[in-house]
Amino acid sequence: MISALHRCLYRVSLSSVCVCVCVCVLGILEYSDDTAMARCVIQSLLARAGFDEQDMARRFAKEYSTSPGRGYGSGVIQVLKKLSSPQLNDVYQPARDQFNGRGSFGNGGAMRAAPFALAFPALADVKRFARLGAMLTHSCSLGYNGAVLQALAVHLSLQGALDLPQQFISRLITEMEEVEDDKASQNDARILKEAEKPFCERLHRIRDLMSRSKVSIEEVISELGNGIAALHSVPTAIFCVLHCLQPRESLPENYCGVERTIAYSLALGGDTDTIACMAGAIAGAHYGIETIPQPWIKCCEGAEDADMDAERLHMLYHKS
Ligand code: 8NA
Ligand code: MG
Ligand code: MG
Repeated sequence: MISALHRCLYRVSLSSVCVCVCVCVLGILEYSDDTAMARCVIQSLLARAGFDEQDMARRFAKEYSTSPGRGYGSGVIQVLKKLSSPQLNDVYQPARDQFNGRGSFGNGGAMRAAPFALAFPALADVKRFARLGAMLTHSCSLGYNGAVLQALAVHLSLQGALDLPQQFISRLITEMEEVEDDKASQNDARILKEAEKPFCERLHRIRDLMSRSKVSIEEVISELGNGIAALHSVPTAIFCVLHCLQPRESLPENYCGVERTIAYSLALGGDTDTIACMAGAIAGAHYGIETIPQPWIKCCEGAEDADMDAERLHMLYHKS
């Protein structure tokens, strides 16, 4: 189990490694907002031995004020500034005020959701805390439900569910049917002119793409997206993992599963750091730390922290 947790945890750093590998060959490569916020989630879960919204919110705010240049989304910066106010009573209020009260549907909640699957063994806890953790910055259901889907995908992958890809996607659909079956989700979907259950609809599209013998990158982008909305990136990340379970003609033959997944995610373009980060988390839980190339790990800012945090999260997982 330790190695299973290690393999997941390394994705925390991989989000930046994989992007930077393409542009730089020397030195330590800095991680982006995705990893910065995931590290806050981990540190909070460990310090409080569970989910504590006040503590997590404080850590997000402090991290942003210490290192504002990590590439945060333009909207979320307002939330992070408000979260640093000592006068704030309700830590969920700044997120609710975003976008004229509609809340953010960005992928910022989903990009930091993997640690919830590493800290809590029970599916119900993974869903509940991934949702609450995301709502600190993303109050639109299309934002926080994306975080729930990402955490569920990591949870199932950690249980070995990717050995049976069709059942993996069926299980996600079943879970998301329930997650999206509430008034707020239906209301947001209607306002944004999406399908009644938008994430379920995208999961069905993934299933269709999986049944095709050939899928071009253009088709993946047009069916699933590659943008900064959770709806246009979390299902895409899941597809990247499923598509790269086997070797692909377009990718080097010597690449292992994690390398294929990361390389393919990057090849889609768009919000590369976040899609590769989310796909890397799901793939990491499946393939294991042993498969990640040492040069990738070595050039990654925070890799040693990830290793230590993995051990501690593993202990928390077994205490929960
Ligand atoms: P966010 O909450 O600011 O959302 C991202 C963007 O989505 C916003 O700035 C808006 O443009 C749009 N948006 C979200 N909700 C609404 C809404 N209800 N109505 C209209 N527009 C909306 O940020 P986030 O935390 O979700 O972050 C998302 C992405 O931003 C992540 O991928 C992260 O990596 C970062 N990002 C940064 C760069 C960069 O280079 N700075 C590039 C891509 C993405
Ligand atoms: Mg980023
Ligand atoms: Mg991004």
